[in-house]
Amino acid sequence: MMGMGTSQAVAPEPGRFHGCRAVVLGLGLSGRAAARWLARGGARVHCTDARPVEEWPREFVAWCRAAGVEVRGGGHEADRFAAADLVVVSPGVPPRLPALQAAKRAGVPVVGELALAADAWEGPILAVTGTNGKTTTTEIAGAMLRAGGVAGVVAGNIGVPLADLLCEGEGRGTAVVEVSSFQLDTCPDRPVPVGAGAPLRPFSPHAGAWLNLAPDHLDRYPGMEAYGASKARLLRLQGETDWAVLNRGDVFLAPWAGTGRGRRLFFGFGAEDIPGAWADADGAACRVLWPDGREERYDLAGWTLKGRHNLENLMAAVLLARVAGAPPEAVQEVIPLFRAPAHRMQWVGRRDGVDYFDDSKATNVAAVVRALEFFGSGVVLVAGGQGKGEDYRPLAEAARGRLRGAVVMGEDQDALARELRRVTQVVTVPYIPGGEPDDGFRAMRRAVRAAAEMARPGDTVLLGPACASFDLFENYAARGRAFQEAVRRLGEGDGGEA
Ligand code: UMA
Repeated sequence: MMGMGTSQAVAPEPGRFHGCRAVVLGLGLSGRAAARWLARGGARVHCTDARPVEEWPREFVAWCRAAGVEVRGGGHEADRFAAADLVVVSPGVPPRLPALQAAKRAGVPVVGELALAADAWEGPILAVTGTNGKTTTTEIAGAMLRAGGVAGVVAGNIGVPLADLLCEGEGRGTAVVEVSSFQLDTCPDRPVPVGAGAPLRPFSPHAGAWLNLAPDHLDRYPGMEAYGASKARLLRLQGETDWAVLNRGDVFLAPWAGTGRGRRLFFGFGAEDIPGAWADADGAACRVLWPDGREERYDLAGWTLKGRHNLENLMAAVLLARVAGAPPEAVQEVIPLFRAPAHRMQWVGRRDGVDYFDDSKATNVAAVVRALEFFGSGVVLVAGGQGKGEDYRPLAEAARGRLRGAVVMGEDQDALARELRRVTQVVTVPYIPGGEPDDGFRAMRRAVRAAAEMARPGDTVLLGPACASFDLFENYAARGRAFQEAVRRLGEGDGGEA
């Protein structure tokens, strides 16, 4: 649990979900948390996952049996969905799944775990969305609240379902919640009936930061319009007394900046006269201007995170923390102390005069472009993984003149190599679909060695995949760890691994 202080316990009202037949679809982190919360409230819960029950976490299956929760592995029964009062769907489940369609046709409400948990969360919720920078911003805001003695938690897409925290007895503090577009898609904007009990209250964040918008998840959304509309849902869920915190300089986000009813605060660079946070062009200080004309200044000397985008994340976090009650001194105190979360432009070490950076969380083109813009020239890029339907031409454009070379790996390597070859030398690491569990590490080790051979003293080797990690690794963190381990092992013999 990532607590920020003490807060009083919240439990579902006795019988909150009494008589509600609930189906929980997908038993990952969020599905398991939702099932527990529903069962506590007296719902009749049916849990279903595409994976066979033997592959579910054992303690969860044991809990289901003890709590009288039905389990169905290896697929989903459409009839169950159509006969339910409520379906709670996991963010990773494709919306076109036939069982979900059956529920929708039968008029059964389908919500996500966040919508379910937000109904019961009694404290203020600060939501952070955007294509990139969500986790960093969530963590900075959380640190500022903690420094300011504001009781609460950090939760959401960051890896801690809000429903889990409810089950642990949290619920009255301030929640800083990282919110993905997948989660927003399943947050209804009106009360949702849940059988006999009172309808679920819509999720309505007291403050919502929208950091940026760039092509991503285009395997799930038909285009940028649909992806932007999904993010803009955050603003539409807010009321007139809520705060919308928006990136002033983001061209993709701009068309949506006027949506919603919340009070607007912007962030960006220069001496703007608009309420919000404004950093000097050289990033030395930040001025906050409130709608009533009050001003605050923050000294950014000592801020260690790299890149303009991280200054944007910082400004969004400052605004969130301040509207949630963190005093200016606490906000200032955190600025020089905060360190980059793992696998986000994380410096791994120096070998033979070459710096190695792990940016495994850069899972889309825009994130890698931002990193390249920061490093300038002399970069060897290690990229590739599972593609998300993105166009790699903007990456090749940003790479022009900046890259010493590139090493591409994983499922989408051909598409990446095709574009990058137009601007630099490219080495490919062979990829065999459905291989051994160790293939990811082996491929990463080959990639890092090839990058080390290309790099010259003073250069940077950057792991900036522009792709998801699931072709070769369990997740982006496992990929980042493999990169870091491969850097540590540089100079050792190949041990037959490559
Ligand atoms: N499943 C089915 N049927 C299907 C498809 C999937 O049963 O047709 C099952 C899978 O077998 C699996 C479960 O659904 O058991 C997967 O659920 P999930 O992928 O939604 O994973 P969770 O463990 O619940 O994690 C989710 C978020 N995952 C996604 O959004 C894909 C986690 O964000 C988040 O940390 C967690 O909830 C807690 O809130 C991860 C992520 O990758 C980090 N997010 C994306 C991103 O950041 O880009 C949006």
